[in-house]
Amino acid sequence: MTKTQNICFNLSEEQTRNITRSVAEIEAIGLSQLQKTASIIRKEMPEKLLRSLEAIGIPGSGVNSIIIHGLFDAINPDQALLVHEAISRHICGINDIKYRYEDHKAIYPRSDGASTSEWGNGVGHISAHSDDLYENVDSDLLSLTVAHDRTACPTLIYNTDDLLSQLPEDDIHTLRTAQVRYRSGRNVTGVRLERIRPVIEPKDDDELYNIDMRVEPNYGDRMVAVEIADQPVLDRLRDALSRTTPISAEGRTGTFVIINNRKVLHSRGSIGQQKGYDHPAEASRLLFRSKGQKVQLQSVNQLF
Ligand SMILES: O=C(O)CCC(=O)C(=O)O
Ligand SMILES: [Fe+2]
Repeated sequence: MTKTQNICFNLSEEQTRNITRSVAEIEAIGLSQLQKTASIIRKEMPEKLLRSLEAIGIPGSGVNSIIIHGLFDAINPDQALLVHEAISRHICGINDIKYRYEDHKAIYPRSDGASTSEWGNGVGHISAHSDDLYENVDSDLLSLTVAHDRTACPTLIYNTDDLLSQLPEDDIHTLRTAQVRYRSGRNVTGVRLERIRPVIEPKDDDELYNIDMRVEPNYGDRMVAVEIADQPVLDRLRDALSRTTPISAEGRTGTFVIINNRKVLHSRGSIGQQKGYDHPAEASRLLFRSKGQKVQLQSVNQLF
């Protein structure tokens, strides 16, 4: 089996400066600007890091997460979004999905999220989870780019293998076979979506995990065993999580994080304030997000 990798890389001050300067000259966000921005980033990135960014999300690649600090500095939200879209789409190959019932792009404490937890636009904590487990389409990858963060609230990353290795073989068997109901929450407006599937699912020669530990005040557990007899295993999974040390992605302007959404979990502490904002640019913390399937062209034959 491939060894799993969690990568953290700091670009040099010179690389940060070069990307920032070149991107500042690009004005609008359009398809050709995205391509151009991606080639600016490629030029500054070490070859090995580029290969890992291209590999994450390909079954069997073993790359679980990548954190890059210093992708840019001191640029405005529009330019941060340009860099985010360029690296997410054109380097990592995320086919970002926009659902009509979810405002997923900008994550910041919103006025309607004051005193709300378990929601990207709330001020409270978010428990460990993978995104979109209730959707029909699986999100292979999730990327986040920090435009600015005055709250110093990191995104936390947990290797699911570290949780599962704490459970006995019987529990693992249950996680492979028992049906679990995954439900949408506060992030989805106007509809309640759900999907039933086991926690551990085979894919190609690999296994992917469906874990969502969020418990929302008005929605309840986002993940519930269909048969009540199977629920204690999910409780033991939660206990294992409390004994697992996460990787901390300390977000500052220009931090980029990409994770294999169904190999690792992500969470966040409370952002430590009560107030929300009406506009992303004014908010104390602003991240851009992409999530969706990995675009892979294995051979030219797939074009025809
Ligand atoms: O705000 C964060 O750090 C993470 C939010 C989150 O759960 C997500 O983007 O899916
Ligand atoms: Fe999330």
